[in-house]
Amino acid sequence: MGGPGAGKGTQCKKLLKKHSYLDSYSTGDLLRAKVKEGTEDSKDLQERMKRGELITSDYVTGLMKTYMGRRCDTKVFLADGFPRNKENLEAWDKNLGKHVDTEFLMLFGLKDETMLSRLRGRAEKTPVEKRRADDNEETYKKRIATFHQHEKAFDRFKEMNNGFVEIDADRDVDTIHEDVLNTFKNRGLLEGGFRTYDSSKVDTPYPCKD
Ligand code: UP5
Ligand code: MG
Repeated sequence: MGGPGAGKGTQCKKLLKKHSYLDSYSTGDLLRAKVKEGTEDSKDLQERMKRGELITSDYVTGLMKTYMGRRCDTKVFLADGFPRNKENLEAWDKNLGKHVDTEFLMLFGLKDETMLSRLRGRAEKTPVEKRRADDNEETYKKRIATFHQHEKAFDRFKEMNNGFVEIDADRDVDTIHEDVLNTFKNRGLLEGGFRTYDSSKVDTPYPCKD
C-alpha cells in the first residue's frame, strides 16, 4: 500500500520480473477492467474513481476473490493497492480472511509532492487516449486526501507480530527494489522458501475450490 503514485505498481512489476511464481494484481486495475466491460456498474465505478473516492469494500473483495480463485497454483499474492480503509479490512475478514493468510502490509511512505510529481510524470509519458480517467490535477489531490484520511487503518498491521514494513519510497526505483526484495527474502517468500499451505487452518482449500 502507499499513496497514489507511490510506486506500488512499479515495484510489484520489478519483483515479478525475477520471481514470476509470485502473482501481483492491482485492485485499481481490476476496477478499471470492470469499467471497460461497460456493465451496469461501470458508470458508477468510473464516476467514483474520477472523484478519487473509494469503491465499496464488498465489491472490491469480490473482485479479489474471483481473481485469486482463478489462480489455483499460486501461493503468494501481492495485493497492490489494498487495503485502503478500515471497512476494506472488515470486508477482507468476512469474505477472504478464512481462506487466505495475510503475511504483512508493506507501506510505501513518501511526501505528497513526490506523489504529485510522479502522477504528473506518468500522465505526461502516456499518450492522451491511454491516460487514466483519474489523471487530472483535481483528482490527484483528492486521491492523496483520501489516502491520508484512512491511514489509521494500517495500525492493525503495526499491532500484528511482524505484520508491518514501512519502506522509504522517496528514493530511486532500484534502491527501493533492494529493500522490497530483502523483505520478501527474509520472510521466506522467495525461491525455495515458500511457506507450505496449511490446509488444517481452512475448511476449503481456497483458492482452488469455492
Ligand atoms: N515511479 C515509481 N517509482 C518511482 C521512483 N522510486 N522514483 C521515480 N519515479 C518513480 O508509479 C507512478 C509513476 O511514478 C510512474 O510513472 C513510475 O514510473 C514513477 P506507479 O508504480 O504507477 O505508482 P502506483 O503507486 O501504482 O500509483 P497509482 O496511481 O496506481 O496508485 P493509486 O493507488 O492512486 O491508484 P489505483 O489504480 O490503485 O486506484 C485508483 C482508484 O481506484 C482509487 O483512487 C479508488 O477510487 C479506486 N480503488 C478503490 O476504491 N479500492 C481499491 O482497492 C483500489 C482502488
Ligand atoms: Mg498502480
